[in-house]
Amino acid sequence: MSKKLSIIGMPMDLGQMRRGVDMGPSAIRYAGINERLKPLFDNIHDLGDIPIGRPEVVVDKESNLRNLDLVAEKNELLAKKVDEAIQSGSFPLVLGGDHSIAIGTLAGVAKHYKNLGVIWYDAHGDLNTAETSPSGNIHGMPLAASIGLGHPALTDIGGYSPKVKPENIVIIGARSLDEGERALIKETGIKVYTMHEIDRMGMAKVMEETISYFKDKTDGVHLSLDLDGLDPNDAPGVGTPVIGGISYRESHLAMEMLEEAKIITSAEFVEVNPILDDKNKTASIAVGLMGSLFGEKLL
Ligand code: B3U
Ligand code: MN
Ligand code: MN
Repeated sequence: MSKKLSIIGMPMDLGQMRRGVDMGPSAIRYAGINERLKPLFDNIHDLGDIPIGRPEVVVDKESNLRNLDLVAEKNELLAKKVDEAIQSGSFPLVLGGDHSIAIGTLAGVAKHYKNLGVIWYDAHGDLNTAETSPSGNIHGMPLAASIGLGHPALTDIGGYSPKVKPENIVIIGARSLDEGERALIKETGIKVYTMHEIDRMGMAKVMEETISYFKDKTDGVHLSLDLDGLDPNDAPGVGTPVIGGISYRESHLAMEMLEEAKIITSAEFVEVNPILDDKNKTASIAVGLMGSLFGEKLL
């Protein structure tokens, strides 16, 4: 079977308050995604960006969610594009945008699997709902929405809910979890490797366990990689940096191990904010990690 990649840009910054993350897809393209991935696929199709425009920022009065209607509307468009890419036999790779775009990506992906696994590589849990969110920012809510929790405008994107079962989720890199998120993790049994486990066990063991956790029970695994999962010294161009993160090297190892295991069936790289970056370093790291994820070798 030929190896095809579809790149979809989602230049949306409506899920949080810092402007600039809408330029993420441009920054990642500028960092050379096409050239870097070209040797690794038979065919790369860059489908361009989902049209977002310059809508006005609005807070939903009833729920206090920032830009609820717009985030929902744009994510429907993304879900459709991702769905079409998979139907055409391509691996969908989505470039964010803030992490609220994962709601659309997963809506497009999950309908193709009975038991989708999700790796959430992030400093945060993104498990808030309108009730637990300290900020009203939807980029802190996509994982909750994907297990069917939160505002129906978010949970029902793509016309179905839930997208993922909690026991099919592994969070890696967490070090900033809100009270409600901690309670939800305990309640649902979502598997979490915080920085404590990464320090203690090492990334190799964390990935070995993650891979064997998914191996038999899932028929596909989506990688949702928030660049703020990495340490801000390595990846400074993100909206909500949290010190003490995953290193650049550990991240490459994680990607290489996922590639070896051949379990990843869709991916997104989110929260690259070139305005806050150091000479496009974070976008370049994103592209490098994609290289490892798709089979680039050092030797
Ligand atoms: N948990 C906080 C902060 C946050 C979540 N995701 C990011 N930041 N990037 C919230 O607002 O939900
Ligand atoms: Mn996130
Ligand atoms: Mn994050």
